[in-house]
Amino acid sequence: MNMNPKLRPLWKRLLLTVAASGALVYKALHLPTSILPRDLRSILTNWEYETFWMLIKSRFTKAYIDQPCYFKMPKVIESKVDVAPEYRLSKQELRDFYEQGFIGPFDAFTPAQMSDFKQDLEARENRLSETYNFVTPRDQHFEMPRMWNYFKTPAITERLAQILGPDLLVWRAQTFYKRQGAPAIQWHQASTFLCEDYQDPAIYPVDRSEIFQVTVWIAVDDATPDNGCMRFAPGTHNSIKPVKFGGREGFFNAMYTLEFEQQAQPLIEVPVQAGQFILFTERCIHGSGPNLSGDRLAFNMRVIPTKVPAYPNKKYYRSIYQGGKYWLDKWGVALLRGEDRYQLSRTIPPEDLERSRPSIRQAA
Ligand SMILES: O=C(O)CCC(=O)C(=O)O
Ligand SMILES: [Fe+2]
Repeated sequence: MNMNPKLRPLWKRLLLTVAASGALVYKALHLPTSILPRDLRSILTNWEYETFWMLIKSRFTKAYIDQPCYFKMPKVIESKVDVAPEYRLSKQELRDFYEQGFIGPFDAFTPAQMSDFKQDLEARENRLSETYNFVTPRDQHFEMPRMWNYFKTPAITERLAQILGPDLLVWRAQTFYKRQGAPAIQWHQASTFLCEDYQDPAIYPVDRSEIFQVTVWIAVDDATPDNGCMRFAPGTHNSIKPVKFGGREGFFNAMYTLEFEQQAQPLIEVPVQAGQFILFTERCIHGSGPNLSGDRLAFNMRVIPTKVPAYPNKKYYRSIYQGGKYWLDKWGVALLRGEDRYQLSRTIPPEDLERSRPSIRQAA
């Protein structure tokens, strides 16, 4: 089932509602899925009852933005590793992360380093990705040793480790070439990144009530309220919300409105200076305003503990909201910190990233 996130004509929505009801009954009866085509098998396996039910009861006008999951606040809020004092998160910072869903900004690089790096990013902006064979701002770290080396900066990795544990993988990176006049990035959130093709998650945490993924967002230019710095709805990482298809604002190609009480939340804008970064769980509702002034370039990486598999048994995925079919044969997770004792995902050896020569080692 192809899930274009736009409002369809009524007759199509009714047909889809009947089809989804049939699929829900099939799932509830635990009928065999091995005989079904892959797309349908994925949907029956990965869509929760709640996912089906939201579509059915709204007659395909609403859907959960991602795989539903509910955050459980840890009983004790404490760092998962001991790190050098200069990188230690204070008790209050840790508490803020778990309560709000984001923290920062923190210092990592100088503005001069970033303005020099900006030239490298701009040189790549319209270049064919060797990983995916089309122009995409995703996963440039496979081809830019400098980006990979920036990711490994202790100011970043040591703070991440206190939240996610000592052994960490990068599974995705993205550059945001947000220029003057660029529209807002619509409010959004993600859990297991089922939102990407609405068939399979990208990552498979054992316990979805934990923090199992953190995004590191690094400013290349100063990000200000004027040029569309990031903004967050604190505390909204507690659950995954539904979207209403259609609307005026877009998240890249997808037009939708995320259903949450915008007025009820104290929304927080986070200005970030070039070379600083923010840490957040993608489950926390976030986005950024339109760019009304100069450039606002930034790049991110998405990080998981080694015990979380990424794209197991997946050959390619499609991105509904960004467009494009991403073949995964040259993609892999890369070890950012510690050791990978689990080996659950296709892996790119870090030496290859340092030298920019990706070679793929299949998970055992
Ligand atoms: O750069 C932005 O404005 C949005 C970034 C974002 O949504 C992300 O890094 O997950
Ligand atoms: Fe995001």
